[in-house]
Amino acid sequence: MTKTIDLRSDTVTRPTPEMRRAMADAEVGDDCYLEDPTVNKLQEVAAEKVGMEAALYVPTGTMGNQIAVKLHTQPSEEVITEERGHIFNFEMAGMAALSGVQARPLHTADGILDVSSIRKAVRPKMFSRSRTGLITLENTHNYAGGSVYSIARSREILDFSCESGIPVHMDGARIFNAATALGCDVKELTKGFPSVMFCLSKGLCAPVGSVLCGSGDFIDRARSQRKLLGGGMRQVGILAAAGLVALENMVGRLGEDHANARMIAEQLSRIDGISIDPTKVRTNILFFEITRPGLSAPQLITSLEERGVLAGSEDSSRIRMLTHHDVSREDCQAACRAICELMDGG
Ligand code: TLP
Repeated sequence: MTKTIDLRSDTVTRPTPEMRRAMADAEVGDDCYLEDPTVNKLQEVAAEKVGMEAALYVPTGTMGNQIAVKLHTQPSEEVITEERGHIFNFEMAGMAALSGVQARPLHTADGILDVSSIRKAVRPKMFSRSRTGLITLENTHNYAGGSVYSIARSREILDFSCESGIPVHMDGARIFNAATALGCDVKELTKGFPSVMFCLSKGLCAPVGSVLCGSGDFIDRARSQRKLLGGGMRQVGILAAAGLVALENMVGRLGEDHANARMIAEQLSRIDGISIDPTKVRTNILFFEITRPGLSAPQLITSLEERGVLAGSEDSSRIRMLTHHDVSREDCQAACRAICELMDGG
């Protein structure tokens, strides 16, 4: 049987052998008594890595984001967010359901918000208007093709946050990819944000888990919200152990995923009937457009699946692929060959 090359997401990565060993050997305790030494260690290391006071291990990125929205806002407020953002599109309208707030989605070309459009979207202070309670940004931006906030752009948004008093939460699910793309320490990207969520379970290969980071007081309040959502876990050091390996040993290799994504994009850009700008592929996410009349993205995906290559489609013409630890350069080349053959034969 030929190997399946799964490019649907970096969430499909499996724990590495080193993670499995760390999980088997993990010292554990009841985390609801704050007595799981491995969870405590993970939270300390995570906070240190992003340069923040404290951190909370949460089961999912979604829970981390939703706790942040809840803590930063009051019911009936608005949350400024980018229109393709995860918080707005993939979290079950959680901000409305759980926090009673409404999204104010802004259009951007590349997923990266700017101060002038944020400024225009802030509601005037009038009794009859909803208050703008929060700004969220996504770095890297998943559905804008893994785009990255420059340090300068983040700083401008943070300066506006200080001036306006509106806090900014960062959905940094793939913040280590952003730091890799910019060649900087992740702290430079997280500095000044009152809250940042990042995922251990995507390109970093841990089987489960994300981390919400912020001030000590914010994280104390976040722990209660996690409990409210049913996310108070017990001997969860067995999972946190994999998260520690993720943070210590898996960040340094993310550049390989970025190089593979760029290579795929370059190859695809040469195929007639496919449109993609490889220079826009800066991290491990790429989207391409099927421009051949009579061929849809779901059709190509089905044909690829028959050849053992998995990808995702959002609509009739766009296909999403993510590179990660569990697909090698050869796998990526094989995926390109399969696409090329199908397009040639089509
Ligand atoms: N992203 C998943 C899907 O939910 C779309 C994926 O395959 O890319 N923020 C961002 C930017 C994300 O991409 C994701 C997951 C999350 C938050 C949520 O993380 P989980 O899945 O742990 O709740």
